[in-house]
Amino acid sequence: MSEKFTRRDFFRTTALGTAAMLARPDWIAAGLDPAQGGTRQALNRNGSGQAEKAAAGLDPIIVSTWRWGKPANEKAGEILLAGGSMLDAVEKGINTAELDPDVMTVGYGSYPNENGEIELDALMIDGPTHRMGAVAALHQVKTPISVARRVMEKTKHTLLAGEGALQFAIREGFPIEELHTEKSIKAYLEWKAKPDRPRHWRETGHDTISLVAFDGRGNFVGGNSTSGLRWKVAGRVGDSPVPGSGLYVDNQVGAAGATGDGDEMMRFCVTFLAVELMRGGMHPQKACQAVLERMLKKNPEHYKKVDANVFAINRKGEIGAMGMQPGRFKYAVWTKTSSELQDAGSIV
Ligand code: SD4
Repeated sequence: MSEKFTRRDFFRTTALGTAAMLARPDWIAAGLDPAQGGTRQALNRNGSGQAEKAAAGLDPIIVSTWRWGKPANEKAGEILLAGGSMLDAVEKGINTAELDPDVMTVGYGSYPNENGEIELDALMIDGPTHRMGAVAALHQVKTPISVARRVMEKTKHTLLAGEGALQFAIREGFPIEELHTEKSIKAYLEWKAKPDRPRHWRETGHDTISLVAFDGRGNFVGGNSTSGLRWKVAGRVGDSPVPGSGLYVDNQVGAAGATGDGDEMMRFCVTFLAVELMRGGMHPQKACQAVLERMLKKNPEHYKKVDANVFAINRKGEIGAMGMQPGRFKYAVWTKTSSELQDAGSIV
């Protein structure tokens, strides 16, 4: 490869490149990468146009949040490539993060609430049918996304919370299990022992998995799973299980997922807003940026310090992602030929 043969040339001239170009946020391909001085003006120039009516013949793409998104995407991708359903792909992909005790903000082994109990939130959205199912403040089940899927498939409800959600899970045959690990108990006891411990979550250590699969033919399925904010007040429910807050899918337009301080983000219905902006023709990258700008506009001094991150994907397979704080938000993108963790640009 000659010195002048850049990564972009490589993508342009290989078969792998065709799929990878689709998967890479195309604002990078278009030279709009904020990390490389990509500009707001450039986004403004490129970000308008009509939302695509139909997506034809693209390869599947899976996008998700944080480093555990990468193995989750890979599991989901494996299921899609084997001919499995999008719902199975999203559920089983997210299960990998839920069942990993080293991921202390999702599922088994998560940080607990201030009483020492692990309370989990999850949401699944099926684009083709626009059905949704969610659980909030669920105890003792390692895989809340699987329970959320059952809510969606077996009931007329959208969201079950607390004791009722647990009873539903038991009736559906989910095993009731201890969610604490030695590590999560140790973290809790250390926090509890600090006389000046932060209350109601005022430190980092909260990160949801939000995962969206796109089949390349216009169908999206999304899922979220999280333990919310560590040391939260018992019963606190964040944005993640709330449709339009932590996740939104509209098959006619695309999908968006969010992660960060849900108490703040849910006041703006950020993923619904991102999807609606895309419906108006906005590029996913510009939509993510506009959502964060909306928060900043309300109260710049306050919101510039808030942890808020959003990703979006449209029916053309174009992807956008942006965080409020510099150097924080990472998201994973999978295609048939690539699986990468990428740094999102930031607005502040
Ligand atoms: C919540 N949004 O419960 C979740 C936590 C999270 O990155 O995503 N943190 O507020």
